[in-house]
Amino acid sequence: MAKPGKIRPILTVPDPRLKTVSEPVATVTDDTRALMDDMLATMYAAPGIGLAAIQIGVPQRVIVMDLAGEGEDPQPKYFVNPEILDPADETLPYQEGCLSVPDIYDDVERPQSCRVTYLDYDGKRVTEDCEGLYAVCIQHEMDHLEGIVFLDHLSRLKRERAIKKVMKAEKLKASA
Ligand code: K2U
Ligand code: ZN
Repeated sequence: MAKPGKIRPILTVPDPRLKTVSEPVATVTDDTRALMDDMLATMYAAPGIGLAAIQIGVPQRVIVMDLAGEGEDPQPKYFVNPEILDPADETLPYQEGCLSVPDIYDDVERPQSCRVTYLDYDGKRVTEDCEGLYAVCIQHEMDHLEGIVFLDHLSRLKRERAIKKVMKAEKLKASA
C-alpha cells in the first residue's frame, strides 16, 4: 500500500544533473517504493501531473503520474523501467510545461499515440496503450530519463531565452 511521501526540492534548468541518462532499477524494493511515494508527494505539491526521478536528483528510471482532472479522485500511476513501444507515425503539437522549467510553455510535436511497458508499484509487468494527454506526458517523462527537457525540442534561441528567464526568476526567489 502506498504511503504519504516527503516533498523534495525539484531541480530546475540549467542544473546539469537534468542531462543525466538515468539507470534502470534492478529490483523494485521498499526503497524504490519510498522513492515513488516521495515523487508523488512532490508532484502533487508542485502541482504537476507527472514527475521523473531525475527531477528530484535521483538518476533512476522511475516516473510517477496522475492524470485525474480537478475534482476527480486521484489516480496515481507508478512506472519503473518504462519503455515506449510502437510510437505512431502521426504527430500532434501540445503546449507543454515542465516543473524543471517553471512558467515556460511552448508547443512540442510528439507521436500522437504509443504503447508503454513498465513495472508497477509492486514490480508487476504492465503494458498499456497511450493516447491524448497520457501519450504526451509519458513521452515527456521518458525524455527526462534520457536527460532531455522539452526545451531541447525548441530552437536554440527559444531555449536560451527560456533558461535565462528561469535563472532570473530562481535568483529572485532565492533573494526573497
Ligand atoms: O515533467 C514534468 O515536469 C511534469 C510535467 C508533465 C507534463 C508536461 C507537459 C505536458 C503534460 C504533462 C508537469 O506536470 S507540467 C504542468 C502541467 C500540468 C497540467 C497539464 C500540463 C502540464
Ligand atoms: Zn518535465
